[in-house]
Amino acid sequence: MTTVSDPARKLVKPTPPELMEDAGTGLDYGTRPDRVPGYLTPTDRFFVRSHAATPQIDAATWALCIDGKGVREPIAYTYDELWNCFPLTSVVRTIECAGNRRTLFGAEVGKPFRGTGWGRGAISTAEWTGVRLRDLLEPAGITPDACEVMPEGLDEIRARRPMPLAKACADDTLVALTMNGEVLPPDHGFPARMVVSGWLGAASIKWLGRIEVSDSAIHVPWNTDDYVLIGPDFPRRLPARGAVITALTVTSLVELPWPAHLRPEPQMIRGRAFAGENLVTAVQYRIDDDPWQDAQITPPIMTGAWVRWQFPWNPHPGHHTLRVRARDDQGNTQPDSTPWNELGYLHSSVLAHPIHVAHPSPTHKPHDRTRGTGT
Ligand SMILES: Nc1nc2c(c(=O)[nH]1)N[C@H]1C(S)=C(S)[C@@H](COP(=O)(O)O)O[C@H]1N2
Ligand SMILES: [Mo]
Repeated sequence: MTTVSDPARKLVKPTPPELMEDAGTGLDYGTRPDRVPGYLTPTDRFFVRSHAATPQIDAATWALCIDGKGVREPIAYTYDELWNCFPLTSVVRTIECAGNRRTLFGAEVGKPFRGTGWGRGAISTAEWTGVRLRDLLEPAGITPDACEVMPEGLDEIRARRPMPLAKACADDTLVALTMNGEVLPPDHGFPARMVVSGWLGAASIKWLGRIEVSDSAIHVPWNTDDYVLIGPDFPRRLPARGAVITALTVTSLVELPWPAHLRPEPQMIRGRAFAGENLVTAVQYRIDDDPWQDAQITPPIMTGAWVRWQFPWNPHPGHHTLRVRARDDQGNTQPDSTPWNELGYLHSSVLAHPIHVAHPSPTHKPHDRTRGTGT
């Protein structure tokens, strides 16, 4: 069969259903939790969240401009200069969309939310290599009044989202040029993207074109109308419609499809836990109404990136419910329910993962399970 490339397609990389979950917008695809065999998410299945089509950018004519009232002298860097004139830093960081699990949030509150219909897949982890943002700001001369830094994308919507100067100058705030050892792919921000550790994915602006340093607070749609928590539990800070989302909350996922189908035999159950800027310190699991037990967390364990966890289980045939809750070093534990907010962000409730365990069949071949080995 020959594949005809669809001119109306908005992304460059293939997004086959064996690897990715279609979130229904033509722009947004989640990583299938059962298709990440290693610690990192392979680039071919790293989730994509884009508000407009992937722009095709020519690195030879591209430049990254730094300007605004918070710098003495505007400055522009070419792609070659980023590669050749600055120290490169590598970090492993998880990117999670603030809207991850929105459909599960809707099921919890009994009413669907508007917005991209994410399942559990808007979270992925990669190794990123690039230049520290502070190394790029410094030659422009940061003034004593500088307070916010706003990266801006070259996509149709000119995506932009400010952060405080301190976050912009953190050791692990990067202008990334590579992802998992290769030059950034178009859908993930070529030629350069932000990686803002532990924060909502929307801060990690792709297809960078400009970085504004300001001497006063910046208000743009992504910190006033979107990516804010609107609801009775959240203080509103004008001109924002709600509480502005910055760092992400503690969460976890099981590396099984939803619902999962298992055999009645001893096996390891695995998953990931992530706590934004905090460190995951414990993961517990509960099967049906049994007591909570500790899962084993396996290294690497660091802030800004997920950890893997696992436990052995020899399940009996029938229907089971698996619950998992992660805790972080600030004493936060995943709650039983998440406070409602209009746009359905930051769902971190303990999930009741449905698991069906088959009755033993004399004909089944053992070890023919394919989960985790997806190609
Ligand atoms: N320029 C630009 N940057 C962007 C976006 C976008 O639409 N345009 N989406 C943001 C959002 S909401 C998320 S969650 C992350 C997703 O990054 P990924 O597509 O590499 O997974 O990119 C962020 N950066
Ligand atoms: Mo996002």
